Amino acid sequence: MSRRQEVLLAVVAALSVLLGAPAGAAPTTAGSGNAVNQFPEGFLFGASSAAYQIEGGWNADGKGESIWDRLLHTFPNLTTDGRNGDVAADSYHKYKEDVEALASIGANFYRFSISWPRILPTGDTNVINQAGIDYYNNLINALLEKGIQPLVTIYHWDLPFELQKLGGWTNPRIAEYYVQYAKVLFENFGDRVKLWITINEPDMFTKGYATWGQQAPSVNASGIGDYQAGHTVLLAHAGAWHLYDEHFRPTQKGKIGITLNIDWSEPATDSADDAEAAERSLQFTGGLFAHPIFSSEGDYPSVVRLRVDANSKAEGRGVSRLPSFTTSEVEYIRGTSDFFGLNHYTSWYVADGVEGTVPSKTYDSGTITTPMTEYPLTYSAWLRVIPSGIRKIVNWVSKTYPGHPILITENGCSDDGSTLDDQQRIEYYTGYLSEVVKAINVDGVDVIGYSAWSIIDNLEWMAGYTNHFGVFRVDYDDPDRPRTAKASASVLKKIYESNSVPLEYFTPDSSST
Ligand code: PNW
Repeated sequence: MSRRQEVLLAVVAALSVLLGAPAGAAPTTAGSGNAVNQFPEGFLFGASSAAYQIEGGWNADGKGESIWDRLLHTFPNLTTDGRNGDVAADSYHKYKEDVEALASIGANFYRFSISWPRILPTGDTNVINQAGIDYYNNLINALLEKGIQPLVTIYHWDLPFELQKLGGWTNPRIAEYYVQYAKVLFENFGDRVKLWITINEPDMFTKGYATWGQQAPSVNASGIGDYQAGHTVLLAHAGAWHLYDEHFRPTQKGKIGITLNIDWSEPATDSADDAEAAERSLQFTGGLFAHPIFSSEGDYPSVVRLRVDANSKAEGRGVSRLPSFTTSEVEYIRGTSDFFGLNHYTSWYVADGVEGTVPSKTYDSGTITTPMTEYPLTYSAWLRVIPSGIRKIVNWVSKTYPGHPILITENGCSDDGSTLDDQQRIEYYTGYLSEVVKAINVDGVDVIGYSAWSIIDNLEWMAGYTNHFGVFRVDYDDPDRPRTAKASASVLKKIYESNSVPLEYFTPDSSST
């Protein structure tokens, strides 16, 4: 048996143990007798990236233009440093060095995304770009050679520009194009890829249909376009899940889910109104996408439905700004995820009250969000180090949507690029992972894996290359884009290889965090 076949067999065996438990079954760690700093056997450790943020090769070998290519070529000053993803970390040519970096930290898996326009330059299947297929085949094979399993994000924000001409995600028909694209990926890579994420962070990228300058495609339709785009996303996600479930799962035997980003909302005071507001803010960010997929009744959360309907009416509108699903669509979407992919970075104070333009999702939520200034800030203005938040959010997810294993698909923080001795990142990872392992062993939450964002420094969207999220530095002034390990890489390696947070790094007491 080849090394690759052995790896695949091991991966499938581990997955069936981790993900095969029926809904509502006892958490995998129950009665395991694990020490509190020890992850369950078979826990998956990895690192993440996304195509536009690392690949470059923006028009290489037949790749089509994406909405990010178009946006940053048209408005170069949108990013903090005026730079774009044309070359990025040049992973299109240097992917083998990324694989080396992953192997050096002991990663079990690599979460990367596939660029839709690199595979389908027109967005549709009339043109399939063989060079794009070859690139991802090479990457997947290089990973498997090292015993690292690929976890593929099908969509991480880089829509083919040709589909934006039709309105992008605000056009419900984009769901059909998306499913055809997913089919090409299952057909070409599904023999070796056993873990799929349909769509990354709809709450974040649908901001591209709300306010100019935040996200591609940068359409100004706050409180309308973002809900409409999210509606299409849910149908697209469900379409890909059903396609996989019916036509590919029987032979390929993999798992497929969605990734949602949810910050923790801490009530600003101990008043009942603020507690309710904090829950409401979780519903407007996480619940908007999670409830239709993971709840037992499906559809949008009632608090979101009621508030957007009422505000739309008060604004004198004839239709609600939040679209409706038919009864059969509710059923079509419900239950379409094999795990709960969670991206989590930070926490906020949330109070009852009104802020945001009319109309907007923020205004609809009836919440006021403020930073938790007593916690340390990272190099990103929105990102504070608040380890206790990750334990609270995984508990919230498992209580609100019971029976779904949680896969943490992103977690990490940024530095300013000035040093390889990234002590704050070490504190961040060890603090957050301490809280994750306690959530598993003390609270009984079913977390099955963890992925660090990111393996290498990359294009941080509108922040350009000024926010460095990598455990490997990339020198963006050197045309060779050399990668160099930061201090945090060796700490992650210790955690990943010992399947625990070693006691020297472990925070036993949450109250201190
Ligand atoms: C995620 N926030 O985005 C994305 O999936 C990555 O592509 C990105 O590089 C990473 O997190 C770091 O930012 C987010 O403002 C961007 O709360 C911003 C926020 C959250 C997630």
